[in-house]
Amino acid sequence: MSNPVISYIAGGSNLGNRIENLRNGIVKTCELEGTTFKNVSSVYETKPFGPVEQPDFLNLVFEVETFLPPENLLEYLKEIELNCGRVSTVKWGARVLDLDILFFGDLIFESEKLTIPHKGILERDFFQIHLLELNNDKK
Ligand code: PH2
Ligand code: MG
Ligand code: MG
Repeated sequence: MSNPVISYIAGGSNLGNRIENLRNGIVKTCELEGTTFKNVSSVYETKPFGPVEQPDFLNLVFEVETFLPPENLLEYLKEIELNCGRVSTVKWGARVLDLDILFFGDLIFESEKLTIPHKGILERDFFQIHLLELNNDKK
């Protein structure tokens, strides 16, 4: 078995019981095979980013250690989003739960389905604040 990797996953919710949706997303992700919880940031309430008018988000970032390959992790995160009640609507639209891989170790990867590091990191200041919080002990 290859070495585990530290991955940072962003959680977002702007429909239903937002904090409960985020909590479910973290719990279910950390129940995945070969995946363990390491840390979680504070939760921030953020104005919707993008062209669609919609309710405010709760956003956070959590850190896991995982043996899963990134494409498998992505597939499982999509399943968790659906199991938590997400229905697909328009791009950028309101959602019960969004789970996005921000970083996966030091991997740089681009495919049709997945871009790592996540493109939104540079556009969304809240992601950077979350990541700083989780790494403020590192030089
Ligand atoms: N996610 C989006 C679109 N807009 N805005 C905020 N504030 N937070 C998000 O997580 C977010 C968004 C699509 O993934
Ligand atoms: Mg997203
Ligand atoms: Mg997403």
